Amino acid sequence: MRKISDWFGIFVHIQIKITMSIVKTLGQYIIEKQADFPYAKGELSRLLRDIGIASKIVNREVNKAGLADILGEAGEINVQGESVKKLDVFANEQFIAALSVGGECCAIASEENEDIIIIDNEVSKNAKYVVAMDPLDGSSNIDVNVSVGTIFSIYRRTSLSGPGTKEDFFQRGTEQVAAGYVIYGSSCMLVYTTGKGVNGFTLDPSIGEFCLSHPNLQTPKLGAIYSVNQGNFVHFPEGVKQYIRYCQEEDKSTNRPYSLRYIGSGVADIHRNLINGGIYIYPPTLKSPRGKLRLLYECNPLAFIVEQAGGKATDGAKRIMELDTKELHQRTPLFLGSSDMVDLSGEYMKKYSEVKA
Ligand code: FDP
Repeated sequence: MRKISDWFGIFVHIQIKITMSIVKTLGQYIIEKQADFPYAKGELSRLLRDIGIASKIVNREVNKAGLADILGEAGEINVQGESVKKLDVFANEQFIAALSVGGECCAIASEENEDIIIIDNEVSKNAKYVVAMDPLDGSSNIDVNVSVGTIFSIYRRTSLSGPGTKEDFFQRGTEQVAAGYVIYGSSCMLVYTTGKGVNGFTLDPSIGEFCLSHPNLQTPKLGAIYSVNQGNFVHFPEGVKQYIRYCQEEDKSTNRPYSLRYIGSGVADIHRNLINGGIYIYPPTLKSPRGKLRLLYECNPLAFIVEQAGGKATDGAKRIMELDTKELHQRTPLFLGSSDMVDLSGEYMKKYSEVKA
């Protein structure tokens, strides 16, 4: 007859086996996928791992954002005697620190910094990758407890050696080696692509690991959501106005009227539409003829992900990833999401291109 301790041992053994067979961590997945790149030496894998680590730290701080009153407002000294930083500044510092010690990245372009950050230490100065990032996208939403995100884009440098240069970033989106975003939402999720499909990992706080939760993400060809800041309607080009009217019309065969969903936090809006299907539009306006969003570290990485999931991304006419990058903080209009919806919005833009807003 078995003793209780024996049964307990068997139970634990089964539990471990079940856990091991179900959970695949980001680290395990990256190592497994390294074999897809025959000449890779593991640098890209380490870079993605470093981004994963920084995002866990940022997630921890985002979760404490509502405690600002207790811990201190940005710019003040908190009860522990530390100076309190704004979360976007904090996120920027965390990602720069993680990418600087890893030795895989020679330069960073960040939404938070006017110029590039050259990583000139011994381990990094000849590294072969550069990283463009928006460390905390949607940051105007932090104080009201709405999901925010980090967006990143990885390129192979074009300069041959030595410190990274600004020109290393002036590549088309089609040259991206990898791109992804982290959403700090009801759970924290990291979604990335290396050009072989899109995979999503959800942070399991009990083990502190991102676990594969959304393998091979595919976005529907047609959704029933449109996302745009409709408050700016009067400033939109006629093509966008007409497309919005189309979205609002009644037609059972195409499931219209569509629902308007606009959080105003880009990663959150785009993540929802990626999963459920839909279109996200940040159009040119009278005030900002080039739109608001940035090509290098917002539109290109999001376009890469959405295309890899079967969707599309344009500036209303041209494919986002084929636009020339001439400035670090260059802006572009963005029409991104389910392929049928992006195609149709492009047709409206073309049809009404002559009409003055
Ligand atoms: P934010 O300014 O809060 O950082 O890229 C910036 C961004 O947010 C996107 O995340 C968001 O989709 C968009 O701007 C919202 O802009 P509007 O407030 O003009 O709609």
